[in-house]
Amino acid sequence: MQKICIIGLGYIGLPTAAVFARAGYDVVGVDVNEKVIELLNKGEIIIEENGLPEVVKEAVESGKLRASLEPEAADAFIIAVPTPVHADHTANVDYVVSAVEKIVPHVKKGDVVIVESTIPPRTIDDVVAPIFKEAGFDPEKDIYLAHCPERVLPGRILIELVENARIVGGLTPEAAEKAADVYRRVVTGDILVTEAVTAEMSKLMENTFRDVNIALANELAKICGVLGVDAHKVIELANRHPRVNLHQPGPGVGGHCLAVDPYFIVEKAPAEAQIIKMSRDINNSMPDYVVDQIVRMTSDIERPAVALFGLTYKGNIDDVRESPAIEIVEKMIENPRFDVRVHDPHVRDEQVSFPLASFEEAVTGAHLIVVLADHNEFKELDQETLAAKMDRPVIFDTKNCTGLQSGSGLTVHKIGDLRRLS
Ligand code: SAJ
Repeated sequence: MQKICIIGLGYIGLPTAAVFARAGYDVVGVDVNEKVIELLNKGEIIIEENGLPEVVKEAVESGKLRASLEPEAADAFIIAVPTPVHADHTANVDYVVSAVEKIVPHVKKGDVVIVESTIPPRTIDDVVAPIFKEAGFDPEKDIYLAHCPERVLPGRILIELVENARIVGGLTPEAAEKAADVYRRVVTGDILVTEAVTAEMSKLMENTFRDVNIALANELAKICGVLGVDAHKVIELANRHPRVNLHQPGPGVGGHCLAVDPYFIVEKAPAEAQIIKMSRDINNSMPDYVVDQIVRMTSDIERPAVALFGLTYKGNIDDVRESPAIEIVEKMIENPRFDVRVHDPHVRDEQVSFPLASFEEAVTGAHLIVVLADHNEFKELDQETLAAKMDRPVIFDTKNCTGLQSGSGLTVHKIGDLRRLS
């Protein structure tokens, strides 16, 4: 086992390619984007991820990693392309299908084929294996076909790629073993061998677990809003129980994983997946809930100046995909009553369709600051500066991250503590 061909050089495929090359494999990375290929062959990348530029540069310079528009013969193939959702939330596996079709002419008997992309349950059995069958292979005997879901957290990808336990689900037990061997040279975490469908379902349940728990926290925040209780205090106290781990409420759930993957389960078992579906609905309702509270907080002002702080789906990253903050900004801009200012030190103008403001522009004369992402910059907001620059110093902290407290001329509302609002 020497050469690996990785299809898809995005947030997962590129770090995977670099880490496998560093471990000694000959890696060829394949992508449809010519710019990505051209840059990678010069040792450069367009993705922002801690430590990745250095590892990629070294791998390319050592000759172990190179990029190409077309797949080529290898001992193992890893597919790491996106699986977006259709408008009705059903999975779109078109990129996986086309990646498989692209490698088929280069696959020979005895090769390992691994899908890392997140896929609905039974996709390896019902979608991928039949493509090989059609091409004349016996997918259970001629090749080793497996699903090995990625589980890395953006920002910690290089660490988690190596240290996290990996689930490897094979179409056959032999396929699982052969695929596990591919990872053993790179991964220091446990390698957990199982069937393909079990691996598919495990990956989806990891993200669903988190989504459902966040929905519970968001529901708690809403209940506390009605009852006049501080949900943050409730969470802090309840979590002192050794078997309780309530998650954090917020402006909604974003990103391309938690906000998407649970639908892959709902799609396959809609009558049974009730909590999962309801959790998606609750989390999707949070942007409207936030806007409703903003309306309440500014109801006495004719044209309130509202500064929206943070656009990314979570703190200290530059990713705005599926971000609830974007939805909140759009809803606010639609309402002509508001003078909306949007500020995010991690986001560039070309990423969004509305103008961005500097901190100074956003805050000066504002009647309300709404914190929508837990960037470090917002954890250091200074009470006196805000009180001096704002027309009415009120903060709505939807991430409970600023550490600011009401007092000294400042009013602070939190997503789970709206007691000062009634
Ligand atoms: N969030 C809350 N409350 C919380 C925790 C998170 O509102 O208590 C929100 C965040 O603000 C964000 C969203 O949830 O909008 C998702 O953020 P995240 O940090 O939970 O996860 P992702 O989407 O960046 O990455 C997840 C990870 N999965 C799990 O932690 C189970 C990661 O390990 C997966 O590899 C990744 O999905 C993926 O690619 O599937």
